[in-house]
Amino acid sequence: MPVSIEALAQPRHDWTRDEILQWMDLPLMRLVWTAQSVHRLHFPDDEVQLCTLLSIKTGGCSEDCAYCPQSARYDVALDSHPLLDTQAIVSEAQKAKERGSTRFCMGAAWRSVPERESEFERILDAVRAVRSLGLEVCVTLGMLTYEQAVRLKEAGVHAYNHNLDTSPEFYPQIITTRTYQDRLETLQHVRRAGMTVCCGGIVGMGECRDDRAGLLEELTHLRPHPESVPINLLVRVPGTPLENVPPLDEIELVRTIAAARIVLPTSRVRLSAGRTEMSDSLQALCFLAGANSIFTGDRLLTTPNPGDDADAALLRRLGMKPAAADETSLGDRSEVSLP
Ligand code: SAM
Ligand code: DTB
Ligand code: SF4
Repeated sequence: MPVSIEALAQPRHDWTRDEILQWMDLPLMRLVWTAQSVHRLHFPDDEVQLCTLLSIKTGGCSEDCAYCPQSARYDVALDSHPLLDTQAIVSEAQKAKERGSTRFCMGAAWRSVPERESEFERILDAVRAVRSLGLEVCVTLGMLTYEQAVRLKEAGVHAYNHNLDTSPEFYPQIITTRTYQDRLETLQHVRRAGMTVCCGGIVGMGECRDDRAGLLEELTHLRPHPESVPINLLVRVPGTPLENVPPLDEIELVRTIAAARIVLPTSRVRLSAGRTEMSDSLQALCFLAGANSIFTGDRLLTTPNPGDDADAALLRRLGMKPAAADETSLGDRSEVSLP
């Protein structure tokens, strides 16, 4: 596929799965070199966005997502709790800010945003309070209507996370209680309401490379591309149906991130769940392949994350630094400045 790096700078919405597979099938060095070259057209090569997650409502979810410890259908050891009050949320957000996070993402184990006005108002309150700390607010609350999206936007939500998770073909093996189309509709409401879109998926669920390419293909068809693309490595939680899925070859994770960087050139690609299983070297390879965002702190929603000390040491080791808030296109980064 002889193509110039400059030709890859502009987001395209007509990528085919075969084209994406051709990238993923390349010799690894050529794939990663291309991804890093595209990365530098839009982002600095030494910055990582730091985001913090908080589960504001944990467990007891009606859905059957096979990967998820929070589904009420599986027997998972979990500290479930109802919606936290605003003060508890703000106190966690404040700590996240002090630790250098610029983005605070609140997640709730719901099929969809609550219809009950009193509960929805409590969420809007929490959003306003976190926003007033000067943090970028992201929420992930399940499916929503256009009207709910507008109210979240007005309260100060910057990004709404709602993942496609995998390819349309593999999806029914993972979730049966909502459709791929339901997810696309939620994403449309988010976009129409003026929030930015955070949408990605999970690798390592037993899918094949074709499915990973299929997920990326679907993401490229979103107009505009999602501003953030979380790539989660499955956390195999005991008690979930996927607890015994064989681990994904780690080079496959790198290939997926590199292909994501190439076909979603202006999106932040977030190396999301699963980092406790990754060596520093693997994470470095993922950054080289174009990942430029991570979740910090010692917990994701319900599962462990490396923690601030480990991440500070990782960034120091790699000579990387936290990105400032709300960066988007940063112009041409094709020149390397040497000390
Ligand atoms: N309930 C809402 C929903 O599903 O849209 C929001 C929270 S849900 C936990 C957010 C995302 O976390 C899921 O879409 C999935 O991609 C990711 N996730 C959940 N469990 C995971 C696991 N065990 N490993 C990796 N990613 C996971
Ligand atoms: C996303 O794609 N990954 C984050 C965030 N969006 C909400 C969640 C990861 C959850 C991992 C399993 C857990 O901790 O419960
Ligand atoms: Fe519920 Fe979200 Fe978990 Fe699915 S991923 S079971 S919708 S919390």
